[in-house]
Order: sequence, then structure tokens, then C-alpha cells
Amino acid sequence: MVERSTVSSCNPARPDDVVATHPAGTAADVDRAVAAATAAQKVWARIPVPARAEVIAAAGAVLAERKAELSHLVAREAGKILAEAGGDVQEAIDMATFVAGQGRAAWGATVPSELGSKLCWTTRQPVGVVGLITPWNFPVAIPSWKIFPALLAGNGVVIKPSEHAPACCEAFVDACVTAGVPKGLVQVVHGFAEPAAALATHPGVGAVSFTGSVPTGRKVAAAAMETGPRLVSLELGGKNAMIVRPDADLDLAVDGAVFGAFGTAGQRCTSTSRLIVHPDVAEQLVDRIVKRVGELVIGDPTDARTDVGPVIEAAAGARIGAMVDAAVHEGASVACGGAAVEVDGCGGTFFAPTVLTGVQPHHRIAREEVFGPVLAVIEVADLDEAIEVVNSVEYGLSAAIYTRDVNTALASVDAIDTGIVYVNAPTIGAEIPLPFGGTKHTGNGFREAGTRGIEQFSEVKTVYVDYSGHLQKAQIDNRPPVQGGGAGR
Ligand code: UN1
Repeated sequence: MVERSTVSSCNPARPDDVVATHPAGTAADVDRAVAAATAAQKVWARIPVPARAEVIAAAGAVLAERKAELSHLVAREAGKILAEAGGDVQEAIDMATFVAGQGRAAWGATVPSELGSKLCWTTRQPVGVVGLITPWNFPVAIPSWKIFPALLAGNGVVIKPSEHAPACCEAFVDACVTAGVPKGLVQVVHGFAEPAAALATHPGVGAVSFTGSVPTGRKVAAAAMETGPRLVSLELGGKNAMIVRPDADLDLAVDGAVFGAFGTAGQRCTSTSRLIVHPDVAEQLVDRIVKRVGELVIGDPTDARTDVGPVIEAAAGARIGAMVDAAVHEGASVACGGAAVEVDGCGGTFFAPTVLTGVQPHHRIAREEVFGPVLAVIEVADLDEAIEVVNSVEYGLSAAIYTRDVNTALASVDAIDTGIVYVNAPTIGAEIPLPFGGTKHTGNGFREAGTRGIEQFSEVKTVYVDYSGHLQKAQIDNRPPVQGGGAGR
């Protein structure tokens, strides 16, 4: 494996502006990091859970104090516009509050025993050290989704952040350490595939959690099951659809489509990338979306007037452009956008918000994740066909339906095969106390956030205590026969 020897992140809007440079980690660095986190975890796991929770709450407070500074860093390193960068940091603050609260909540169940003088309950134990591989697009929020619950559950952490956002991860971990997270408990290893693979296969890592693409996620899972951690949670791609029914509030649907598709320059795993619409309203809806797109300001994300920032790097722009070209080749039409645009004074890659019409469900652009500001419009005859199209892709993260009819809305919630469904709201914007994740190839059945975070990073333990003072035999049929047949009288 030949890899670059340094990780160097730059401002996606101005690639000459280098944000951070670190030596690229190796498998040996991962070994050292796992050993150090393991040593620190042994002490941490003995601290009572509410006391661990207090440290996490304090980390939230430090993040809140540093919110402005961190938001600027997110905008500069990940290219997110300031409002979204602030939202990213706020999501981490909220996660700290929520997870800290879980430190005084129930973690298990008590269950009545089938025998007398016996207690049965479940509890949770840490897995030891968790290995985290995180993306650049929520460079503070996603580490927080994983690190806070992992710490609350009593684990140590080794995180390999995206090579595009090393400084955001360092800043997040620094806030944790300032708040009192023991030094050494959360280790950061920067780099590319080598440390990621080492983490996924490390015998000293009890769980690995990955957010990123399907091909990499599959490699992580296969490698991890072969030699490494037993718990593997994956959050992979999406091909999120918004259905707009003819009875929908079209103003609302236009707002939702523009925000869902072009917010974060389409670079969320939850971004809306398919608009599934009835022919009666298709033209009107597309015209209105295109008009709104014309009003969006594309530019430097640190300028408060900007609506759409850059894509993460030139290669991403080239990939998105090739997907749009392929769609046109397959028969789609470009209603707006379709290519990268120059922004004065910025050398980064800015892909124009793009609406494609005439897309058919079998086109590549209707099936493959774009991870860029591209909305494919697919016309369908009725609700059944709309749902069939929503469910026809390999992903199952998020979907939205716009309708004023409550029966249509709820029937769609039932029929749509995704982990998250929105009614009259776009496909982005999942809230942290609720489980986050998807069906099919979007993941492997795990959900993040909410109370699921603790489950994700711990093992359940079932405990039986027999205080009868004599041997009681379970699974031995020792009950008196029921008198008088089935009615029991
Ligand atoms: C992601 O893009 O990987 O639901 C996560 C949302 C955000 C999370 C996105 N809260 O859009």
C-alpha cells in the first residue's frame, strides 16, 4: 500500500489555504493508540456512570463556549456555510446534553423470573476500545454521535477522522480533554486507508463504527469480522427521495426540495437526490424550484450571504460532472446547473445546483449516490408507482412525502422502506435523540444516536440472582399438571 506520508487538509473554497498538516498514521500508530486507549479505559470504566456523564456534559459546555471558533473551522475545513457549520457544532453540543442525561437513565430491563426468590435483569458492559472511522461532512457532529455514547458506556476510543477534516476532529477532542476526559482515553490517528484498515482489524478493538461509502463500508465489515472487532456498525450511502403528491402544499414542497437537495451542497448522506412527482404538478414544481435555485448565492462558505458552498475537492466536482453527463447521455435534460461554476476570488470547485428532468428510474442518476447538489426529477402516474420507485434502489436511509392527505401520508410511512421517513419536511435534518440509520445497503441494521448509541458501543449482559438458598431448576417441567383440561378449572 503506497500512501502519502502527510495528511494535509485545505479550505475547499480556497485550496491554497492549508488548514492542517499531520503525519499520516500507520498500522504501528494504531497499535500504539489502541494500547494507550486500553490502559486509560481500565481506569475510566471504574468511574460511576453518572460521573462519566458529568464529564460529557462538561465537554458540551466547552463546545458551546467555543462554538463560534469551531463553526469557522468547520466552514474553513469542510466548506460548509456558516449556518450549517454552526448547526454541525450545535448537534455535538445537543448530543453531549442528551448522552449525559442517559447517564442517569435506565440501561436495561428487569424481568419477572419464572422461579421464586430469583431476580433477572439486563445491564450493559463496555466493549473496551472502540474504533471510529468518520467522514468530513459532519466533522464535529458525527464524531460526537460516536464518541460521547462510547465514553458513557465506559469505553476508550481510537478515531481515524477523514483526511479532509483532521483539524475539526482535533478541535473536538481538545474540547473533550479540556472538559476532563482523561488524556489518552480518546486517541486520534490521522491518515488514509492504512490506519483505517488497521483499526477495523485490530484484535484489541471491541467495536468499530464507520460512516462513509458502501464499498469502503463493506471492506471494513468483512475485514472486521475476519480478524477484528465483533461489533461493526455501518452508516453508508443514501439515495433519498421526496414524493410530491398533487394535493401537496407546493410552496412547502419547493422549500423542502431546495433545502433538501442543495443544502450542504448536496453533501449529506440524507440529501434529497430524487424528486418523485405526479405529471400534473411536475412542470410547475420544477419551474418553481429552478427559479429558486437562480436566487441561491453560490460562494465562499464563510461569507454569511452564501447559500451554497464548494464541494469538498476538485475530484468530487469531476465525479459529479461525469454523473450529470452520463444522465444526459441516458436521456435526462438539464433544467438548471449541470456543471461547476467559477466563484471570483475562490479557487475551489463550486458545482452549480442542478435539476435534471426526464429521469427514468433505471437511469444511473436515479440509482447511484451523487453526494453533490443534483436533484433528479422522476415522473410517476400514482402513489403506488411513487413508492415502488422510492423502494427500488439499494439504499434505504431517508425519504419524504409531501401531501395534505393524512391517509396518504400514513400509508406511505408504512410502505416506504427507509430508516427515516419525513412527512411534509425534507429528507435532511434528523434530530439527535432519535435513532439514525437506514435499511438495505445503507447499513447493517444498527442505528446511531438516541439511546441506540449506548447499545452500539456496549455488550448486553443478562444477570440471574437466585436468593432461594436451594437449587431451583429452570427448563425442567416441574409444574403440577393443570386440572380439568385447558380452561384450568
Ligand atoms: C450525514 O450526512 O452523514 O439528518 C448525516 C441530517 C443530519 C445528519 C446527516 N442530522 O441531515
